[in-house]
Amino acid sequence: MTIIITAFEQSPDGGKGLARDSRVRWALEEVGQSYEVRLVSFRAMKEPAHLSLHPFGQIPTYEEGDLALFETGAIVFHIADRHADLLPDEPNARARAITWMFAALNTVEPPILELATAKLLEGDKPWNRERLPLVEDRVRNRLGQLSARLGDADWLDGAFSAGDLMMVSVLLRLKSSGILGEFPNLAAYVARAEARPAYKRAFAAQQHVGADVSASAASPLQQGRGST
Ligand code: GTB
Repeated sequence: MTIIITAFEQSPDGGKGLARDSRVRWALEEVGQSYEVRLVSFRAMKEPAHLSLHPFGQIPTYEEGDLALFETGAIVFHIADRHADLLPDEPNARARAITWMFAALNTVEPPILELATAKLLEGDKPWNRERLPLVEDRVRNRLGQLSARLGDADWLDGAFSAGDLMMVSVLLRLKSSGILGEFPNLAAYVARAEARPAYKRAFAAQQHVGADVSASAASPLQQGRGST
């Protein structure tokens, strides 16, 4: 059955792989599942056809026959649940890997998103200079905890899992900030994941789209609308 996902027609990151379709592409590449991509414009995302797939008018979405999903976490979990390789078979190990998926999205990503918002959308506010160090310290605090748990292990809990895929995807958003480099074991963890052939294929596929549009005009996100 053909799997179709949606992605930005013009990604505001110009192909850096930070939009969330990259997480879905990576999961599909890890399990060896082919897929097609439907590119959507910012305007089309808010029109009825796309809203019937995604109630919040965002990307990514996932279609597989009669099944239509939104929310990256749910999509990656679905892919991992239906294929071997991204979640362990042993029930307790599987539950722990799923826990790391939730931890990435619910505990580690929020301060990182706050930082992205502060930088991308609030840079011109008079209070931004004072607030930014506070937001950065919240990220540092969370990364310190994650770094302590990872220690010198390759992955968060045994073999690479959907938990690592999600955690690395979240940490990748910090690459340009310099904060990740303050935690050498986390920087090495991200680099290990980026070296995976599946990640490279997913990155190249989204970059191909980004390359065509990186010189385009400011997107609604860059103008302060929509979600980062
Ligand atoms: N909780 C949802 C999920 O995880 O699927 C959030 C989905 C989401 O935020 N989608 C964003 C979107 O569609 C794109 S990925 N935004 C348009 C809108 O809300 O109108 C977020 C994103 C956007 C841009 C960058 N970037 O430029 O670096 C990175 C990530």
